[in-house]
Amino acid sequence: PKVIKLSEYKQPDYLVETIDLTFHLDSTKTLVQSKMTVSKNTTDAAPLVLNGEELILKSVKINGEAFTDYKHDEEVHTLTLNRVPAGSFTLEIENEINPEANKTLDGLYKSGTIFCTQNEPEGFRRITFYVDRPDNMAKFTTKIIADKKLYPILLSNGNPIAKGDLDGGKHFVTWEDPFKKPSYLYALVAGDLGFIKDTYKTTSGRNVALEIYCDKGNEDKCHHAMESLKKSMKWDEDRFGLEYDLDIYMIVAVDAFNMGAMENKGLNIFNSAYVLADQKSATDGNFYGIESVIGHEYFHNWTGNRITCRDWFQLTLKEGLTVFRDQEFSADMNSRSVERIQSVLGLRASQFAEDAGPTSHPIKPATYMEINNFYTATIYEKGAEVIRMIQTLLGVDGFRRGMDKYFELFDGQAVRTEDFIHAMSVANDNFDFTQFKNWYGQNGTPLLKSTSKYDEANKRLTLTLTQSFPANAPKDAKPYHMPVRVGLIGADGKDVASKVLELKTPTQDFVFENISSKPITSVNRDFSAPVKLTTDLSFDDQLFLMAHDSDSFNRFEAAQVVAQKLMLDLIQDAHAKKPLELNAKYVAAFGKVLADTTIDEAFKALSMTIPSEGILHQELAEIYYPETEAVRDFVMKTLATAHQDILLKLFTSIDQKGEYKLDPKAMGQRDLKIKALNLLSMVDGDKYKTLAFDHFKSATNMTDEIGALSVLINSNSSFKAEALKSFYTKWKSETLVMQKWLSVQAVASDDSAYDNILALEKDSIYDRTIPNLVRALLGQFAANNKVQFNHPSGRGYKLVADRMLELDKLNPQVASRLASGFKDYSRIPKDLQAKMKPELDRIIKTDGLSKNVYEIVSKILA
Ligand code: BAL
Ligand code: ZN
Repeated sequence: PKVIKLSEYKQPDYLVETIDLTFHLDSTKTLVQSKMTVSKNTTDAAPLVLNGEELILKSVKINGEAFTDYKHDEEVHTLTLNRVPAGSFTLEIENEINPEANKTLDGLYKSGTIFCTQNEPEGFRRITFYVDRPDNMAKFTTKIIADKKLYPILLSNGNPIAKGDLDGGKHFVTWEDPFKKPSYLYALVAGDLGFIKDTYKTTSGRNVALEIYCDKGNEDKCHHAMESLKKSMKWDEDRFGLEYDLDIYMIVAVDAFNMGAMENKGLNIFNSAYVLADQKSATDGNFYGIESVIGHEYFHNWTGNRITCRDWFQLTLKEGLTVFRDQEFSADMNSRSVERIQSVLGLRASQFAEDAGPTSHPIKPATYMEINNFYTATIYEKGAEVIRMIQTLLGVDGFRRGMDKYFELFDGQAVRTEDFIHAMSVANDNFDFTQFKNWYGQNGTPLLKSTSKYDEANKRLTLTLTQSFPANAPKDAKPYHMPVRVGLIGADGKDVASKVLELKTPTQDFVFENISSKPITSVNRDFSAPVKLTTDLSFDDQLFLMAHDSDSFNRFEAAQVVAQKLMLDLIQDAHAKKPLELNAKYVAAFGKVLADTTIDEAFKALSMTIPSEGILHQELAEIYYPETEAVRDFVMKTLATAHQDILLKLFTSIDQKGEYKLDPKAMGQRDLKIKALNLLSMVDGDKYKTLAFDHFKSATNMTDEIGALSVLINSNSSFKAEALKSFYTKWKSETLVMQKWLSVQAVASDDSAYDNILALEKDSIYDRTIPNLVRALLGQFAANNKVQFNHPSGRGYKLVADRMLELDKLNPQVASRLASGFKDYSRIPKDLQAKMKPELDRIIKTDGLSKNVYEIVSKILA
């Protein structure tokens, strides 16, 4: 496949100014009529090349006359029009598409009975022939014609301007979007949908109609999404002075969707997992996720839609910035410290792993084969960390000034990351971002080392920060400009100094004067730079931070550092078949956190996090899967056995019999109970497993129900089968709940997981054309059931390779995501490599393999 390069970017030869679309909707034969005004954008004698994929071309007209001087190349997906008029002209094209046969879920397709679209990044070319790139911005109108009974609701971007009945039981609605936009933000929906409606009054007093659409019967599950939308609208006004700009904002929930959601102008289309929720069927994590994704898509209206990307290499321009904005929104709506810790845990689990593996790339990549492969944790989450660092360097007010300047300079345009940085700089006394820009073009997680020396005579503390690059960073990598938030803590546990240091060179000394006695250093507070930190702190210093650090992130972090170090040593012991023993000081410190009545439940629950297998694998030169799992189980069992009284007290003392609440306190309490139960279930005997089964049976909400079910499975309890069966009977008609049921089984690390997966694939609730179901079963297995995916027989590899190849014919985007488990290839033991390699070879040699899968697997094999 062809490699696309940022360095070869060229402006479009032609631009479309307006496009009027008419759809005659039909499940298998939809006629699309497009009428565009087109003008030349170059002085070169270039033909007009339109993108078009899987389209049946019916006719072409220019300025009202039939036009035949074209070449439709279905191999390379283009329609080339030669000798088009020199000035502005009208181009009319008719083509036919088959939405029902479209299982790529890209372009126009059907999710159940609903017609819907997904056009980012390059789906619009599956609807009609077009200059399908983000720097081609046009005004769109859409007339949708469809059967009135089957499709009473017809939606597109902008405002409805006409509607009426037609012959043959049909009707139409015409929509007009007054804002110019790229084709990737185009959307169309048609169906017999249920909905809820509300309104929002903006600060300037305009009324906006809010509508959320879903499958009929699910209307009552849309209220949390609606509340989240109103909160998002208010938050963006308060924090960034940004108001919504159309008279109507619509969200549609569909079950078959590749992404989480999509920010189409005025008509967001969402994976139903990020809209539908009620107490019984959704977990606290789901409610939290919905608020965050509703916010994310809403915030895109300004950061993405009003100002969009010039080309897809700029993806982080809108995604990193919008993730940062949604994280800030979540922090303001919930607990800021919990939000920050959760974001960093997510970053480490996915982005750090990605950045150390075969598909490592900078937040602004220089090349790609398939842009769909670049909707990654790096572009999104590391991109958000880079934006956060800009805010840390400029301060919250300076960052806001930069945002105001960004909209002042670039509203209505398709721009580059450099333009964003320019706005931030000019709004802040020309702040020098020259070196900071290295964050955009260099891959690999930077390493940061902190050491300190205390000079007793002069009451001076010198902190030395040293940055370096990981092995896979570019050979000519340049030092980063990183903000490192540092605190010095006195013996009484109080801060004696606190500031943001700006590290720019490989090594730099920072001097703190008037420090009366030797302090403990707390470095990279709030995770101010996305790096891997090592320090000269002793084990006891870390325990001190765990108890005293005023920075909640580093208080949490200290426990993680301690646990990780101990566990990595234990993994080597396990590999050498030595007996395992857990450090008694750590066991005691863990108990102190459990018993501390001054910390809230949510933070306590987070503090009980034991480093995940995935996090530990990142630190191993050669990955020992069973040993890692055994060590994690051993640590949990040891901690639980030592502290079972307090854990039981935590579990039983939280009474949640009253009204169900969704506030941070109530969510923290539920999390704490499940975390306590999970640890207790590791203790020998049936006592706590019975407790878990009781919790499962008496659950009145999904957080408790699926949480307890997961505990029963993880502890391989004898109640497991009964619980799984009753859960299935109760929930089998609700696909979102069945996705949870599949996932808890897909990650069960005992040897039955493999056979279970084969059986679950045959269950009537499973459908391989629905990405959520594939991700819940096979995606979870490949990514999060490391022991069974890496089974010594090689059967896990073969299963995932088989499914990946089957899926690749239907939906290459979902197929290529399944490759995640294979990304460890270069670091697994030789005997496992011998099993994995033939599967990777088989995949790469498959005829007709998509470029999506090819790009990932070729990088793994490289
Ligand atoms: N733009 C794709 C989905 C999202 O990031 O919102
Ligand atoms: Zn986004």
